[in-house]
Amino acid sequence: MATLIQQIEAREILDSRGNPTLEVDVTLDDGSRGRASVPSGASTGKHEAVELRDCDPARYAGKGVLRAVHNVRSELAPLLRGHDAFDQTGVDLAMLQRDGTQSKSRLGSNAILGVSLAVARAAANASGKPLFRYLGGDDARRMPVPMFNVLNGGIHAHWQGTDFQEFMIVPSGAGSFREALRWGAEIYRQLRITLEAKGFSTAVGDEGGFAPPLNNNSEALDLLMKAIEAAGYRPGEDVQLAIDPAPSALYENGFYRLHSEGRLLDADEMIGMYGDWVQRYPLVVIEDGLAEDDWDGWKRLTHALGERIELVGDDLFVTSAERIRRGIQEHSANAVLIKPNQVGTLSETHTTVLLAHNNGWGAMVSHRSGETVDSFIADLTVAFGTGHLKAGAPCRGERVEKYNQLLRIEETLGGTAHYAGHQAFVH
Ligand code: 2PG
Ligand code: MG
Repeated sequence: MATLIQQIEAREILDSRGNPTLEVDVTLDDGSRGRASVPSGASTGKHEAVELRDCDPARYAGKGVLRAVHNVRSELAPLLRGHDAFDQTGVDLAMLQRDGTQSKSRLGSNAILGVSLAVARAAANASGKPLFRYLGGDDARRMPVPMFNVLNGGIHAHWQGTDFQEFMIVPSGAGSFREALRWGAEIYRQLRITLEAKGFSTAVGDEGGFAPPLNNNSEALDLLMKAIEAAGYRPGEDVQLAIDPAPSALYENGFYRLHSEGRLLDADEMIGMYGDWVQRYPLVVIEDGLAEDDWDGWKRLTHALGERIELVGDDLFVTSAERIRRGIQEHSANAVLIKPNQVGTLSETHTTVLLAHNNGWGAMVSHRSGETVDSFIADLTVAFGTGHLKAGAPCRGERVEKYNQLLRIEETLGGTAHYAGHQAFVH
């Protein structure tokens, strides 16, 4: 039976950085409602769908989203009124056709994604099912390994910390999501104690991790190893490590500039450094090891390390099926980062996950550095069975809300829940 979209409202709210973003409310003809809000990146890939900003310097330094709000009210609401909310693909397709651009720049990917997610939530409510089950069906029971970004650097720490953007702890040896979350929080606490003892500030970056100004990037990995042990866990068995250097921001004319170390490396030297780290540390994932258009470098990186660890393309693929197809063909990477707002609709996000899985690739779901308390990606991770997600440190409301929602999902699943554990990663 169809349940029709009756009303769509949008408003400008604030994200975790204090920047405006979009919130959308959808009401169906049976009275069901759905609300969703849209995150925003700082280290954005240049091939991402276009987030529409007002560029009016008189408001929020040009970052207002009133044009996107207007587009929802004046174009998307009348377009979708009367459309079946259970037909997510049809809803998304109608919006893409109305937008008419490849990059979603006319109506804005933020306007389109807000509607896409809010329609799904309203439909889930109408169906009487939790969101993860509405999206993933009765087989959706794979709980993800949380990848906690506990040391923030790069642009997320306003270049006051390490050059590399993210250093993550990965409790894949836990027996359940709940246990993994506890391990993560305990290690995070030990890390704070270690940093305090060294005289560093324990103020946090955009994703809730600490942001000490270390002398070099591998020192961050040493600190994580110490914190894991201090918390009573075994690095490499209980808890692994992952990094996202986000090196597009360090890339200058074919070279990567490591400011803190005063070094300029080419792609092969970066690959050599990662190879050395894989020997010395229990690294299971390197996300964005190289820059977003360094396709040749990515091929060599995958050749060198693709059999041993998961190599995730974020800025390289921007959740776009087209770019992943090229990656699969050229053996660049072996996994894709999944950020719904890079591509702009729920249906396209799903297509990208399926494409990855059908080719034996990993799919790792991700928050953005600018977030709201919306926990949609927690449900999405379980629905699509991706086995791992990163949503920042176990700190800051907009980060922990994703993890807390996963606790609720695991509780709902009860004995049928299956923690992905060490199986989460492809290589
Ligand atoms: C990344 C993300 C999220 P941003 O690079 O993976 O951690 O950062 O949202 O700033 O693009
Ligand atoms: Mg990234």
